[in-house]
Amino acid sequence: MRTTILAVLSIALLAPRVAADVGPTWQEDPDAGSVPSTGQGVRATGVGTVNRVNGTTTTASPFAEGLVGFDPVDLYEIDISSPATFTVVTGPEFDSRLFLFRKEGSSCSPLAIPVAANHRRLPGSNGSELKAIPGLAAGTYYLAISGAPAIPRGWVSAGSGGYSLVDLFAFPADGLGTQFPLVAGASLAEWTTPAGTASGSYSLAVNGITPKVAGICSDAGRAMAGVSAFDLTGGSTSPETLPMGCEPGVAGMTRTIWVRHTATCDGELTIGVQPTSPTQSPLAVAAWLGCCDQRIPVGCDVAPTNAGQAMTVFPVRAGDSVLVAIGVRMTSSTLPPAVTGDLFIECATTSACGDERAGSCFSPHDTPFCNAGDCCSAVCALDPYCCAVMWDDTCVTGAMSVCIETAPSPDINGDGNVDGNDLALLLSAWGT
Ligand SMILES: [Ca+2]
Ligand SMILES: [Ca+2]
Repeated sequence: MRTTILAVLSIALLAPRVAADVGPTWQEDPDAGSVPSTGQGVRATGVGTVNRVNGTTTTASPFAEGLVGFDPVDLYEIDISSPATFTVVTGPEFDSRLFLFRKEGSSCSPLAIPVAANHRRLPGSNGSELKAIPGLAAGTYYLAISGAPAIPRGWVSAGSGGYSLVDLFAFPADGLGTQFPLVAGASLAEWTTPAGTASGSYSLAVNGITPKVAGICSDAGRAMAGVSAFDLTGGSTSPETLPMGCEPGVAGMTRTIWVRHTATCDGELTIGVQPTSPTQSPLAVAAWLGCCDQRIPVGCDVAPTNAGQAMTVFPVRAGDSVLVAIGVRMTSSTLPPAVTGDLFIECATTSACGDERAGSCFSPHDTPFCNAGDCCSAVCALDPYCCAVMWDDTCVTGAMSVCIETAPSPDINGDGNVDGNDLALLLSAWGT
């Protein structure tokens, strides 16, 4: 098993690089959420700068396209390094609004405190900007883009121990000028995005932000599936303790950087690191599920040699938030030099006969297996292709001849209902 995975990683590392994960253009991927806990950190693996952020908001009717088509707000976590030159400018693509919030709170309960907003940079035209914000200090902020007439709302104390939701900003009719929070002490809770809220693709020109090297967990940057370069220069030089049982005798790792990956499949996630050239100390990688203050270790590994890969494989569900620490193993009290290398992440869907997600035995799908275990096994015993490559029309025909005759239940298609669909399958298989 392990040799197979190593081979996969080696092949992946030889393949052409996927698009650079960071800068100078940052591409939204996956969707940036609308509140701090779901926002996207514009910060990756210690490589590159960012001067543009591209993404898309959509406000298609939830009735027409389902809730997945409803994405009216994108919120990014950014590091403002130069408050005096900080600017964000949108193009004319749609009637956008920009919002800036200061990051406060803890890693598991981050808060977005409103700072400034703008609807229009020029009279009567699309496009908005944030610039010359009085009192702005260097630090970590949230930048949100939405469309008119969206407004963020937050909780404020309403006296006698109660709280109420209030609008955090209001805009003048012409939309011009920098707007400041309506109330002090509120933090972002939700957005008002009525039907007809403007949306579209955007390209934000940003100035004065420099993604920091994520040396601590709460600053974890984004890591995408595929291969991306990392640089441990600037990582934390404090020893990072590895989870219990990770590797006997390992005191921990150092030069550590942190990234976060959102799993894209139900299956097994492989996370591997390989140095660009042999290191003084072997690479180490560790992974957890959850947020920094409440994380659960799920895997870790230390490279067997100074030129070798460290790799861990563990089960995930699509949407799991995986924290990853990359560093070099502590082999003595002397701080080893920083290294560069490649990070490899791959999610492999695992499925089997009888898996609910495998699809009906009586309809073709482009993945192997089907959801009725006995039927699936019987078909694959005759036609291994159906469990090795995909469940195509031939497999469906096989299921009709093999499974219907032996089906002990009148619920022939296994969907939990006995109805006309079952009768149709019975009739279609009649005499075959
Ligand atoms: Ca989006
Ligand atoms: Ca979004």
